[in-house]
Order: sequence, then structure tokens, then C-alpha cells
Amino acid sequence: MMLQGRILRGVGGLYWVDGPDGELLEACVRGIFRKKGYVPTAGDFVTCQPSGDPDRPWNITAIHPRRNHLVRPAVANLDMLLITVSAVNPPPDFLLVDKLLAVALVHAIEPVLILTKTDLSEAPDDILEPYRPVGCPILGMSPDDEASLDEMKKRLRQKTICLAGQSGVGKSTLINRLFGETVMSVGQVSERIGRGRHTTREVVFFPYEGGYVADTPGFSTLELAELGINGDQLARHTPEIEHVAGTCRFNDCRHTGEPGCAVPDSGIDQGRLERYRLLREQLDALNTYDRGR
Ligand SMILES: Nc1nc2c(ncn2[C@@H]2O[C@H](COP(=O)(O)OP(=O)(O)OP(=O)(O)O)[C@@H](O)[C@H]2O)c(=O)[nH]1
Ligand SMILES: [Mg+2]
Ligand SMILES: [Zn+2]
Repeated sequence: MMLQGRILRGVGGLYWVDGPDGELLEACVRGIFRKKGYVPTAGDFVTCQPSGDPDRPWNITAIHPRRNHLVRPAVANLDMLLITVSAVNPPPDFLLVDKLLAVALVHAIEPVLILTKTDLSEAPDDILEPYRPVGCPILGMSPDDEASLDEMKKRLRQKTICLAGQSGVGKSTLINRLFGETVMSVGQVSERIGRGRHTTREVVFFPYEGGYVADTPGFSTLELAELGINGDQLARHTPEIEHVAGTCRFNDCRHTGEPGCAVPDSGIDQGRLERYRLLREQLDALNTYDRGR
């Protein structure tokens, strides 16, 4: 017997697979399969066969080809990445937002920016204004705002979406609001250091409205190079840069201050441009080092 399903979560070698008719299959990975280096990840479509072990009754025997695969957060086959930022507490980490935007766009995953805790800010509308020229949707959320929750629900239908962002921004809170009950634990943000406490420890997918929504652990750091993204890819997946890159004087322009570069006059936000340049210099320095070895 063979069943097809989708991995909701995987902890300590045990996977929960969303099987036919919503049946939850507890599955492991067979030795041979594992030795070949196949590591299933949350969001994978898989084939399962009976294992004969009553504690872990199913074996994952095949991983279906992935549409996309992120290493951090470890998820596969996404339609949309909800990049979550809070207005305050913790304060926005725009460098992380820029990195997550690049990660989504490099993998052809639609990014959506979510601003939480708008209830705690005097001028929440200004916070993500620098991201308008990116062209992706921006949604503000607060606990008593049902309209924006409905707007978000509309976007999620039939899709596989994943929340990502700093610890404490309210990713699990949003998941709970979507379900109208507590399906994820929620943590406090430390007053003293202004940071979340990494309450969510692993990726969890939930079936939702004909699709799936995933909660993920908060980031402390994320390095584009570790995700295999180089400087040129960063430029090509920064929409404000990509739109005008063809009009730079040099066709190998890196947009880091070269004469005749069109990017500074493209309408890109100054902070976005500075962070792009910082990331670009870091990534290009790594590449030079690689080539020299
Ligand atoms: N005032 C206000 N508080 C919020 C909002 N969203 C979340 N919080 C609070 O922020 C704290 C952290 O929320 P979580 O949902 O645990 O944050 P998280 O992003 O899942 O954090 P990690 O799991 O650590 O990555 C909790 O105390 C929430 O009640 C919001 O829109 N407004
Ligand atoms: Mg959480
Ligand atoms: Zn340029």
C-alpha cells in the first residue's frame, strides 16, 4: 500500500504527514533512503508505505520534486512568504527584512510584508513606507483589526504560505488569530533586551482553507551567502534596482557607487540602497575569496 501526503512537521526523525482525507500519518525515513542523503523537510509532498512498526507505522519512501526549498526557515514548496515585522517591541530589523525579501524573490516565492503591533505605534503607516517601491503587498495588523485579518485570510486561500521574521514579532499570535484558537504557544518579549524568547522551536505547517500555513522559529541571524545567494542575484532580485539596471552606464554595474549608476535616482529608499550596498560588498568579498583559492 502507498499513500501520498504532505509533511506538516518533522522532529527528531519523526514526521507528521497530512495523509489522504486529513489522516495524520506518523512516519520515519528508511535507512537506505536516508543514506542516499534525502532529507525530507516540512512542506514536502511524500509517498509513504507501511513500516510494520506500530510506534512509527509509516515509512517515507519518496520525496516528490520540490518547486522551491528554503534552508532557513526549512520549508519546501511555498507560494508565499509572509515577512513579519513588528512596529515596536522588538523594533524592526530592516536588514533582516531585506534579506528575507531577496530570499523569497530568488526562489520565485511571492513576498508579502506584514506589520504587526500597529496598536502600539503612533505612526504605523510610516514604518514600511520605504518598501512601497518594492511593489509587494503590505498589510498592517493589530489585535482588534478584523478587517486586515479578513484581507489576509483572502490571500491565503488554497496556497502554501509561511510566516518568517524576528522572534517576538507575533507570528504565532497571527496563526492563532487565523484559527480563532490557540494552536501555537505565544511568548513574551523581554522588556530588558527588547527581544523575543524564541518560543516557537520548529517549523509547523497547518492545513488551512484548502492550503497550508506554516509557523516558523524567529531568526536571530540570517546570512544570504549561507543560502547560496551571491551579489549578482541580490541585485537582480531587488526590484527597485532591477527596474533600472539596464540604464546604468556600465552593463556590469554593481550599483555600489559606480559612475553613471541609475539606481540612486530610481526612487529606491535611501536606507534600502545603503543596506543593499552593505550586503553586496559582503557577498562580493566572499566570492573574490572563493575564486582566489
Ligand atoms: N500589542 C500587540 N501585541 C502583540 C501583537 N502580536 C503579538 N503580540 C505579542 O507579542 C508577543 C510575542 O508574540 P509571539 O506570537 O509569540 O511572537 P513570535 O513571532 O511567534 O515569536 P517566536 O516564536 O519567538 O519567533 C506576545 O506577548 C504577543 O501577545 C499585536 O499585534 N499587538
Ligand atoms: Mg512563535
Ligand atoms: Zn548601477
